[in-house]
Amino acid sequence: MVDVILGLQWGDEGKGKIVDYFASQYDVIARFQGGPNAGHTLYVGDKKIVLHQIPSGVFHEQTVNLIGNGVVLDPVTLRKEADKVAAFGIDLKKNLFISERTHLILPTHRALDKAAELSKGESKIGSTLKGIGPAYMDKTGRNGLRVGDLLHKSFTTQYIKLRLKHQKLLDNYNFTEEISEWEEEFFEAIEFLKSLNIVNGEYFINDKISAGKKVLAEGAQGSMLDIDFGTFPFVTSSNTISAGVCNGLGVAPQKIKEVIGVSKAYCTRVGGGPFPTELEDETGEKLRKVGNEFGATTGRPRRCGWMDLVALKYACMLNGVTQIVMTKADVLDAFEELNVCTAYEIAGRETKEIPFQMTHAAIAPKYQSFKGWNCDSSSIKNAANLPAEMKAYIQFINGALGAEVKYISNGPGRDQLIKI
Ligand code: 2SA
Ligand code: MG
Repeated sequence: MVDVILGLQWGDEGKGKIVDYFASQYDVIARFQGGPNAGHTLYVGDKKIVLHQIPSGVFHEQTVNLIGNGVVLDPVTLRKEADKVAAFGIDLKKNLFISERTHLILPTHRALDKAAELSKGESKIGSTLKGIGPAYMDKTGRNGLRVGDLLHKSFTTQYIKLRLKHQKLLDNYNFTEEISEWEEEFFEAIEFLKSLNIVNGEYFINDKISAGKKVLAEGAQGSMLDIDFGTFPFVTSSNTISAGVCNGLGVAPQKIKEVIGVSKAYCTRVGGGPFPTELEDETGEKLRKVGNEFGATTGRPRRCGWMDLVALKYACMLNGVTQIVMTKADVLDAFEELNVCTAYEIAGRETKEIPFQMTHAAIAPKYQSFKGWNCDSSSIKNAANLPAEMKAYIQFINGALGAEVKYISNGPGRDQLIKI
């Protein structure tokens, strides 16, 4: 069977830590979408590590890791990450498998990402500039190169052909930045990539499932960044919801069992786009400071705001969430009063549904207020000791979502996770 861990908001919910926590219960950890735009932060002992391309199970000796066909892979990032984990004694040649159908991010994809963002000016998406959008465009446009192509003698010819196409686009954008250094790195990195385990991912994973192995699919970004259901066009270019597991790994829907949704106890977003509960005041500033809300990939300050139950309920519906992990609850320790958005008011009408286009009309969030718990929750080890105000906060959220918060994360450490 396959369980899924994914983000219910706009990414950065703390999925990396949660995957790392549960990883020891699984035989295979698989990434099914996204690419080096992800920044999954975890701690090995007291050392902080941020993974972008490799699944977060890599530090567990008994698990194997799969980069599925739904991922877009930048060989350069992978190479750098391999060096990073090697310092911890992890050899990717032993525990990483890569689907031959995984699409490659080329240096020109990164250049195109940058050129497209520059051309948009004020209305830019705020992409991570990792080449995600252009690589997925080449996938759906049926031009892209895949990991399996690396093993064929025609790869260089195919590469040159695609590069030429990209160059024309770059010329249209008047993009003149030199990318020959990126290319040099790229060609070095693909030699390394070729030395790893390149497999037929769909047979690999289904054989594991048939053999009774437990698989954990690790989502990247978040449900509100889904290409179909997110706040389009301010989204990423893949299906981040649980449905993405099926086409991103090649597993049938009946194989999916638990869908573990990760949500912060408040909300953040990095990049452009609508964010109804955003706080552009000192409360927002305090959330950013206490929560250390800076992009794990780009270092950009994250926008912060109150919990949005309209968006969260939507995400639970789309994903079929069976349990929720609420992260960063300890960040709210320092707040006297907490607000939770229960509905939106749009053009004088109240709604509990996510509108088609969140930027067409101003959205005024309707809030319910809660008393803060005003104590240090980060050292609490079991649910019985949670402050009454936190219990009330969670109970309200459970009632509104119709899905239950089963775990509370109260700090970055592996041991800071409370089962309810
Ligand atoms: P892209 O690069 O094309 O996928 O960007 C499109 C939008 O998706 C957002 N996005 C993210 N949002 C939150 N976290 C992400 N990962 C990094 C992190 C981000 C960082 O973990 O902190 O370091 O800035 C992530 N990746 C993509 C992005 O902001 C755009 O709004
Ligand atoms: Mg992140």
